[in-house]
Amino acid sequence: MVMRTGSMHAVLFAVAVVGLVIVGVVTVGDQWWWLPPLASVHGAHIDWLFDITMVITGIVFVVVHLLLAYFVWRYRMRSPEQQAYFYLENRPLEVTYTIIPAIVLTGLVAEGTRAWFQIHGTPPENAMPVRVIGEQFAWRFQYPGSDGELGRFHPRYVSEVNPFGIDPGDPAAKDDIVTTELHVPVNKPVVAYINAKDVLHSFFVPELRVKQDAVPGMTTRFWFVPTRIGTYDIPCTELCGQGHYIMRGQMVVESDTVFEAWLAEQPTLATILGLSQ
Ligand SMILES: [Cu+2]
Repeated sequence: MVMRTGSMHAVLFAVAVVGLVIVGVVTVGDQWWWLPPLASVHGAHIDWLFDITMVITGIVFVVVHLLLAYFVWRYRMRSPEQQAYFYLENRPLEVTYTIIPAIVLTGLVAEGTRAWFQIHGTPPENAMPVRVIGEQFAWRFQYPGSDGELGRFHPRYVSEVNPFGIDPGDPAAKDDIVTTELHVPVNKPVVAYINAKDVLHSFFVPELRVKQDAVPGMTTRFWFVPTRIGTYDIPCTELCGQGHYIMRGQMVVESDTVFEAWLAEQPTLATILGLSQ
């Protein structure tokens, strides 16, 4: 078989592009590609879903493009009189390429739903509650204090002295601890109740593999178990106004004793508002 110079060039070009992509991914890819190191128990399931989706779609991508290239080459026009073969439908082929993706996608969606329910389902009994309040343009946090109960939150209670919007009339609120940094003990379950004071925000800690909208007027919830001591950013991932780009909190995962010592130093709502304890 004799290849014309033009198609030879095209083949060489295709090989060069594929080669460059492979070399690029292998040499520099792992420096910036993919997710930051995992720091939660549930996150492993999410990562597995990412990986399996990547493998399945990657195989399909390569196979489809190889087939496409083969067909373009195999059935190329060889003479001006050549006519393309045309047919309207091919039942077995259409059934096959509908059913196989349907089964694979159903499996992926089922696994994704299972992961979703693990994160958003009922938290364990001993989970530490913490309220996360999003506002333009910061995160605030509320811990339940010694009674283990979070005081009510509503934007109507927001004032200069009570920027947290916690109901001072609620007996459960007095001992509540309010902070501007989220601290959590390592390897302990935490259940986060997410609220918003003004507009939509979104709580995101990439290392936890969790992203949850903060919606005005409703409470959203998820729970997690942090597995790695360290400090993590909490960027807001919902465009929430002019200062959206600077809306970034911090989550500190620390040992039990360090956490307890930190919590003991934080002011209670009663102290801040000058209420009698
Ligand atoms: Cu925001």
